[in-house]
Amino acid sequence: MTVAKETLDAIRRVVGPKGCIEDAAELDAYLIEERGLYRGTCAMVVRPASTGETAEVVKLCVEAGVAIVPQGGNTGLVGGGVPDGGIVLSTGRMNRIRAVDAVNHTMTVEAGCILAEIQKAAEEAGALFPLSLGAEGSCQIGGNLSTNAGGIAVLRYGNTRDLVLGVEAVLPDGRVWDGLRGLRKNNTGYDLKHLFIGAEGTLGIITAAVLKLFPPPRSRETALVAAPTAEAVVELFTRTVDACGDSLTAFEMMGRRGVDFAVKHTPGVINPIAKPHPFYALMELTSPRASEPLRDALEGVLGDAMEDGIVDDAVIAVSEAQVQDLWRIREAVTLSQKYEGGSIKHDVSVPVSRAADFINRATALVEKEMPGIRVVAFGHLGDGNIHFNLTQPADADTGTFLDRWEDFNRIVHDLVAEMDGSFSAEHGIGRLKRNEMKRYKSEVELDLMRTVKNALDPKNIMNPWKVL
Ligand code: FAD
Ligand code: 2HG
Ligand code: ZN
Repeated sequence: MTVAKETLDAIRRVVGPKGCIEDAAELDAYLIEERGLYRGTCAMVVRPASTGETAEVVKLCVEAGVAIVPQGGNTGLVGGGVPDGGIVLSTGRMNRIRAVDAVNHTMTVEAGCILAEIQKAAEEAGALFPLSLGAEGSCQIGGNLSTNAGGIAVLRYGNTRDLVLGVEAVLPDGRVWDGLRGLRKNNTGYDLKHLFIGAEGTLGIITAAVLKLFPPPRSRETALVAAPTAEAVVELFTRTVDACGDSLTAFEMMGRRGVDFAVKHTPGVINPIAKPHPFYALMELTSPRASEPLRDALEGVLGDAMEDGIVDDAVIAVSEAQVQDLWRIREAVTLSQKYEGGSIKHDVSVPVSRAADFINRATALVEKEMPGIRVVAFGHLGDGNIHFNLTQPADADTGTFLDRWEDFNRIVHDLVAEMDGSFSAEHGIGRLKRNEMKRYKSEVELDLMRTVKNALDPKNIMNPWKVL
């Protein structure tokens, strides 16, 4: 889609020279995405400095019928921020923390604030903003809300959706909805903020949000545990929840292959458990109380589990540096897969009770389909969320392997559907999973979604052809 010169001129007048990028080399970073699956085009990247400027830009685009693709840190994993003509509206300049209310335990932030900066500001205010994920150094809170991001602390604090009390958004007709309320109770009709959270930019542009804050952890215990089977990892999770309740903040699972990739490709990452084991769990207990006996609780659970053959070996971190070392293994699993060639990703969830069965059955199915395929299964097991990723056989051609993506989707997602799970647990739909929507969502669900989209964006200018 080409954009008329008059429209681009009018946008330039609204945002000024600092607010537009048109140079081809500079545009590039906004046209590609993390996984290298898509490359887009656009007439201009527009970087408004305020909600008011955003609204003016949207009004100009509606009048001219120009598509708008909102973009935050561009770390999304499903191609949702890739444009196909029109403009990219990048939120990076709207990056003020507007207010911290220590008594209300809330913080009001603009969409372009980087997640790590928000975590830091919360810490400086003596509080915790618990959303945490590998991309936190570059993803923005507007993107986190728009993808309803998950990450490593969902078990205790919930998804992004659970961490938001209020939203400000520019609607697809250019009006501003000010829903920036810091209320924990507000039953006054439809809860409109939830329309925008997880909408991946298809219903409007989130420009600010009121976030929940929590007391910071003052005690913490972190352990890396080796287990013989996926069933044992699930059993350990259940026992830990029973014994430790909601002090269990994170429970991540890593299959052996992912840990091996992490160690092989990441300088400084070492597996402190020398002997290889089929599965590992990275678990963390925290408490806002300084002298909580978390170590006793953890040692109790692990000791019993070892006696019962559920745990083969374990390392409990004894310093902050060791805590960071253990978490770097988990982070490196995500980043190291690309060094082993093509990777077909599945971000799925099933009830935790079926997670082990899923891993075993899905592994058997894909290995039968393609001998030599290398399963890299890991993820947020405590949420039933498994990244069931498939690395190409060592000697395969990457392009030929990736051409089989649809076939493996069918195998993995059909099994997920049979197990009452979801084909996108935390990364969203974007472009990558649009076809899966048609296959696995009921016609009633799709019809409701289309009705909402048409009501808010009848001209289909807001991130068109994503999600639906
Ligand atoms: P972008 O990629 O810029 O955009 C994502 C989507 O939201 C697009 O559809 C875009 O159009 C829309 N959007 C962005 N900003 C706005 C806005 N202000 N208003 C309306 N729409 C908007 N995700 C998880 O859930 N859990 C993880 O553990 C996790 N780990 C990751 C680790 C790595 C190393 C990487 C690279 C990614 C990871 N992700 C994870 C995915 C990604 O970081 C999240 O989806 C993140 O929330 C995206 O934020 P962003 O600012 O980069 O959004
Ligand atoms: C993670 O949990 C991310 O590390 C990315 O959600 C998962 O690489 C992936 O598939
Ligand atoms: Zn994840």
